[in-house]
Amino acid sequence: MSKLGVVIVGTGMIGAVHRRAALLAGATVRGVVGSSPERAKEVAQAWNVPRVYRDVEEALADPDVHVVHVCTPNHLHRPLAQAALEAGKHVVCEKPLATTLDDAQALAALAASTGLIATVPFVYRYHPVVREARARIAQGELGPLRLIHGSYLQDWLLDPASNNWRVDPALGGTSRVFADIGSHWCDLVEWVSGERFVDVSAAFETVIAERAAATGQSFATPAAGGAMQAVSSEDVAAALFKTGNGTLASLTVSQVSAGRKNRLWFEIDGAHASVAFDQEDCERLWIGLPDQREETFVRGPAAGSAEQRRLSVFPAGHAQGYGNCFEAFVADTYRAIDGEQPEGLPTFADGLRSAMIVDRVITSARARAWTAIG
Ligand code: 4PW
Repeated sequence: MSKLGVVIVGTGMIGAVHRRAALLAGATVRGVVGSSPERAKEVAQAWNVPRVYRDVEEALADPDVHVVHVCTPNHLHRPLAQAALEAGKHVVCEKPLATTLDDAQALAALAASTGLIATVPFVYRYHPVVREARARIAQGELGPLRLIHGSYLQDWLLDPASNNWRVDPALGGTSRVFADIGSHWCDLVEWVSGERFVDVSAAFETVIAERAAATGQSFATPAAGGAMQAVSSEDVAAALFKTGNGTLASLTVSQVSAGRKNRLWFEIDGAHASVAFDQEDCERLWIGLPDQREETFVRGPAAGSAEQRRLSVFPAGHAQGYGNCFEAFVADTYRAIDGEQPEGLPTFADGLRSAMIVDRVITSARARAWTAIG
């Protein structure tokens, strides 16, 4: 593969994750674009990146930039990803792909028409044991599915003194917790189970009515005693889905559950066996069997499905986690740019699917009614 040049647009926590993954995948990080030239300069120094672009236009005009990583607040995803594709650049755009279904449709259509590689980091697909679960379900080991259930819980917004751009619908979009993390769970569970959600009944609650005024910085905690602002985006959500096969799926999401840091959990129950996955204990897949039997599949390069083994970069017992998922996702994106077709690479089509589900979840929560998902 010839060396790819990339630009990271966005200087927050996730921009740093993209930069590290890009380097490990063999790309050259040519420069960075920040919310201000000062911020970009500070981060470029910290990341040891040679160039600070004045703005995205300047980065897109650089012929040595082949891939644009969009790591900004959500409301900027549409204009930035569109500009990059129109400039002939491949794109990795953070999720949610866009803050409205219309924008996600436009981006997915544009990406398809250009033939450029355009991906969305639904990175939990890259846990090796998640691939193992998918392979076992695809081989029929679980039998017909009977029930899907799970949750995605965090606590970083439990304190009313905590705020973030995600809380503001103008920057993050109408839905917060569902679009931010419920979207991961839905992508993962549809992909692993091979089933598609066709109907939803959802409910949202804003349990912290006021938060300290945001500073605009990702994961910032404003000083106690400062100004407060009203919150309209949801802190918690519950959704009941029905799949095209008639399987029920239930999901609980929260960013205010004390002690839960990034606890994405699902269980898929079939007629012959069940599987369960916990992102915070991600080296193991629980396999439930009838008659008081159970098994644990442990991640490692020596056993299991081909994809599980491909993604197991360390021997068993040498823990892999979130960072490795991100690295594998970015490496697969670059392989796709090089003409390969990596299994399970989440593209703008998957970003659009997610935007469709989020849109219908919002509609259902507002109408307090079952809503069809297209
Ligand atoms: O995409 C998600 C983020 O928006 C992540 O996977 C975890 O939750 C980390 O930050 C948020």
